[in-house]
Amino acid sequence: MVERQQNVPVFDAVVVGAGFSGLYMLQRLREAGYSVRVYEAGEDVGGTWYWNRYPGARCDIESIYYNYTFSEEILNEWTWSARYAEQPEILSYINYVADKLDLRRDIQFNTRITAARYNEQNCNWEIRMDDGSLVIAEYFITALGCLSASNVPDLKGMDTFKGEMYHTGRWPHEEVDFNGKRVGVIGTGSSGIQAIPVIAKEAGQLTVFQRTPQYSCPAQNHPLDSEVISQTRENYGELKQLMRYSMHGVPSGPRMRSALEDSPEERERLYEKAWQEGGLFTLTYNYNDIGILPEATETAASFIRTKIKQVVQDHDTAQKLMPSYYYATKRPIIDTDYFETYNRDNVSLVDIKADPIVEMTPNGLKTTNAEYDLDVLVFATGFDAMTGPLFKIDIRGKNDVSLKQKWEDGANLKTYLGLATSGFPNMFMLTGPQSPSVLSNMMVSIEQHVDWVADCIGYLREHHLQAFEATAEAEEFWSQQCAAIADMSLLSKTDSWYMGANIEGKPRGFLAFAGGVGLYRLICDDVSARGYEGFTSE
Ligand code: FAD
Ligand code: N01
Repeated sequence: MVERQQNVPVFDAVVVGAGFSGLYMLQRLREAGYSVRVYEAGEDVGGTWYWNRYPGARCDIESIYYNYTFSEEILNEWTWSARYAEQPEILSYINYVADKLDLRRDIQFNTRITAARYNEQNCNWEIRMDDGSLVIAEYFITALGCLSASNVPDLKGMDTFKGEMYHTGRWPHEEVDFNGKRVGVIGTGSSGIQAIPVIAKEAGQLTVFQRTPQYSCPAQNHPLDSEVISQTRENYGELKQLMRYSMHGVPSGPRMRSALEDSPEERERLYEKAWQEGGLFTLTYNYNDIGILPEATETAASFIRTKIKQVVQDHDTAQKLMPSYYYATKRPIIDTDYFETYNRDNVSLVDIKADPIVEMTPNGLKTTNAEYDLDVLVFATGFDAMTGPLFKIDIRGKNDVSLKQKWEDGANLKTYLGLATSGFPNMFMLTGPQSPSVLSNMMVSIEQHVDWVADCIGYLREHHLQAFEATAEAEEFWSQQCAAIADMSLLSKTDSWYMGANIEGKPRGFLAFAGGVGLYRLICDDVSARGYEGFTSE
């Protein structure tokens, strides 16, 4: 236990992370008059958009909805250039918000939080940084991001490789020169699919190492015209309500019709229209049972497979690119010329399920059947999602129980509303496991969580309540609901990072709340309206 030391700074709240979540949390708490300190491992604000600087990185939610909505002034002052903004523009936006609200003065950069321990006697948290220093706060708020712990496979011989290696989620600030080089990319998720077409244009030779083929639809990105921008601004009040009470945090939603109710010709017509229009949910929103019923889901899946066959000229390559998992059970992907890229002479595809990677050598990569000489290897291998960033901190609640210990077995991952977990009083997890987070436009989920937590802290202060904690019964019920809702769809039938399946040894279990952001908001509001039902305090 830490004695009250004279030099240990004490805050009302400590927030870890200076991405979209941490920044808005800081703003809300500061506005309410609390002392707040944000700690950020990176050297500046931005989170995802600070780290993921790989070529082709951009958002998959339309820019006009992928921004803060809490300030009308900010909404009116910022103008997006394209339907899907690129990483540098999103990072500029975050910097603009940080400057406008003067957020940096309460953020300590280049500081990783390594441990946080609840002090039962004082009802506060002792939070330790990577330089060993300590800070105390009544509320410990994690804004760590769902996708901030990079997953780099531990390949045999990796340290012998003489070339350059990069992970998409830890991309250097300097431009990486692919010009004329022999480049390998491992991974064909959203990051790989965005990066591959851009790298291919520069590289001498690009070899893609694919484990699981993916469904992807064209983004049909384009510059935004001023008419769309002014109409959006005029109607933002209404749009915001639609987003908040929707399924995925965008103003539209699935049509109330089964894919099996339409004729094959009608389905084809609608899918083709969606393909031309582009967008993350455009194809799936034609029907309300894609990702739910296998037969309905297959209609969309086979449409995309046909498209891949039509686009990719080489028969063998097209075959390797055919996905077979249930469509829409991973985050859908939208691309710019992804499948077209395989028609380039300098691009080849290796199916590493059929021909697994054996090891890295000083010169490149060796599979069971071949050797690939490489100058650069890009890992587009994703993240230890949701729980990964939490487990990187040694978080200890009551009785010195660690969060990792508590959740060790997948079946024991228990949260209440994805915001709190029993035994860890006064700790809030923004976009935590078992909240809608990654299944949505995350800006909507982030703002909802931040607002809920800020209001909750206001309530606790007003009522002089301490040691605010989820009950074991409430989290048991919530966790069962999360699993049951996922099981009503095909989500839990696919090996995805939503299920923890991408990380060796990670327990399987669906990691989010799949009931939609609108329903989730209503539940959270109901909990607070009932005096924070499901929580206890002293
Ligand atoms: P993050 O942006 O991940 O920020 C978390 C911060 O916490 C990071 O800066 C990290 O350094 C810091 N941190 C973590 N652990 C510690 C620690 N121990 N100590 C100190 N600091 C720590 N979502 C969408 O809805 N639409 C999109 O279009 C979209 N595009 C994406 C594209 C990419 C490439 C990726 C990877 C994700 C994308 N996402 C998208 C999800 C995206 O993560 C969220 O939209 C959003 O940016 C998350 O914000 P955040 O603040 O919650 O987390
Ligand atoms: O990561 P992923 P990501 N050996 O986990 C493969 C958001 N995002 O960074 O499918 C070989 O999806 C892995 O194979 P498999 C978005 O939410 C959004 O691409 O596990 N291969 C897969 O092909 C997204 O869902 C955007 O069999 C290995 C790939 O690497 C999330 O972030 C852009 C491997 C990883 O795909 C994660 O996306 C980028 C190994 N050991 C990210 N380990 C937008 O467009 C993994 N793979 C907005």
